[in-house]
Amino acid sequence: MTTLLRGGTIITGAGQRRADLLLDGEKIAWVGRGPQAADREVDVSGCFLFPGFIDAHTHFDLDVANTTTADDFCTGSRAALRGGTTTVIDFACPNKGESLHHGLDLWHQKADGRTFCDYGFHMTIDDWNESIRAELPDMFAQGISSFKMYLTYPAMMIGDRDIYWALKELKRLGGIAGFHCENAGVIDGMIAERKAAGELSPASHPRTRPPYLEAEAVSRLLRIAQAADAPVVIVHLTNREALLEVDHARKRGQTVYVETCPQYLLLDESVYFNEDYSAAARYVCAPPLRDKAEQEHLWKGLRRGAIQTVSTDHCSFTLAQKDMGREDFTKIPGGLPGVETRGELLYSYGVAKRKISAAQMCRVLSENPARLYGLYPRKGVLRPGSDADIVVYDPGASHVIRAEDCVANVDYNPYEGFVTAGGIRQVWLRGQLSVENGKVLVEAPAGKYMARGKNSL
Ligand code: DUC
Ligand code: ZN
Ligand code: ZN
Repeated sequence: MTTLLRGGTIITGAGQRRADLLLDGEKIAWVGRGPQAADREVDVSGCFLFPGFIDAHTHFDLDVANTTTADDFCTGSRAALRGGTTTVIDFACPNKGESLHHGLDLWHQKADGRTFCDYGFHMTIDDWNESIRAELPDMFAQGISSFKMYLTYPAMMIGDRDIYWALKELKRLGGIAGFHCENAGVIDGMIAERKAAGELSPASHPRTRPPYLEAEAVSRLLRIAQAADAPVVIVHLTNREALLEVDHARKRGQTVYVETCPQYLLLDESVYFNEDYSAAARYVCAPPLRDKAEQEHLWKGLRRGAIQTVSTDHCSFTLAQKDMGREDFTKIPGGLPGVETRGELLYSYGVAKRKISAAQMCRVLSENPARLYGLYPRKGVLRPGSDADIVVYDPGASHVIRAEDCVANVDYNPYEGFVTAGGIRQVWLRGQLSVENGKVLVEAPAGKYMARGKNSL
């Protein structure tokens, strides 16, 4: 079965051009202009065609703080697909003391046959010893080329020596690691002080995780990476000082990749100071939302190419789950939903407001994550031979974001009331029309596990 998408404008990481796309089965067969025979034609004139978006930072079906995320692979990936994301890379997370293989099996059990978009896994390293080291080559053989380490969270954090050794080994094997950077010890101390003072509301959340303690952890991590002579990814970077540390490391000659998230580009910490507990608690995530002034630094970082990817850190909890911290802000499960809105938000508040170009949006949502995480050119580009993963974006179809219209398994949306500039008309996953005008057309999960290769960014 061949399909011709006729009349659209194709967006690439380098620019845009008027071109038609011929799909043959799951692949793109031809890109160009002029007559082309096809079994069916779809008129996409006036629309922008992006390569399917890749969300390289999701947490589906994850146990956090005595509860489990509201979205599992089924509901989370359905929401992702509705938002134009045709591939997610989720964080497989073995418990401390368990093998990486155990964690990988567990994540396959959670995801296989239940995922609506294509998917891969990063592997969390929360311990370092000879048996974990010995497991690494087989992780690569199983399509895991990227890893994650935490400089905070007692259940997952790993010490400087172990980061150093893990980075050296990953460098030897050709892998890459992403890091959650916040200073654990000082944050613990600040939390203890707030608790002793009886300041237990969500307003204490941003005050105990200030931006400079993120910058400190970024700086320390980058020095460890320097010692190991290894490339690293800083995930969910939120602020100017942290980005300055990255600039310094790059000037020293280090290879550093940076991810930020829509919540840090578009929301700010004032929401935590709302007297209404529920209105504030729903925004609790780590790192926290920052002062509004940080947003412009992040947009600028995207424009100058200092930030390579925008992923969501989708980690959703219902309002009832967020209620767990009424008596103590540290009991609020941390994380925000985001997979369903990322593409439209980045277009509306980035491209339409001229903060970034459509080509830059293509780079940070599709091309760069595909390259960085070993999916390119199968994913991340519209060219012959690539998977026919396509987002058809209609710049005329503006609407208001409302939780009640969304399909994620969560009863609020952090962007409630945001007005979009245009919207997603269609999402194609490997040649199949999967979403149209906000409706998910596929009934059974058809996502495939993507064994990934090495970084080519
Ligand atoms: N931060 C969150 O808010 N949730 C999930 C994990 C993380 O780092
Ligand atoms: Zn994190
Ligand atoms: Zn995360």
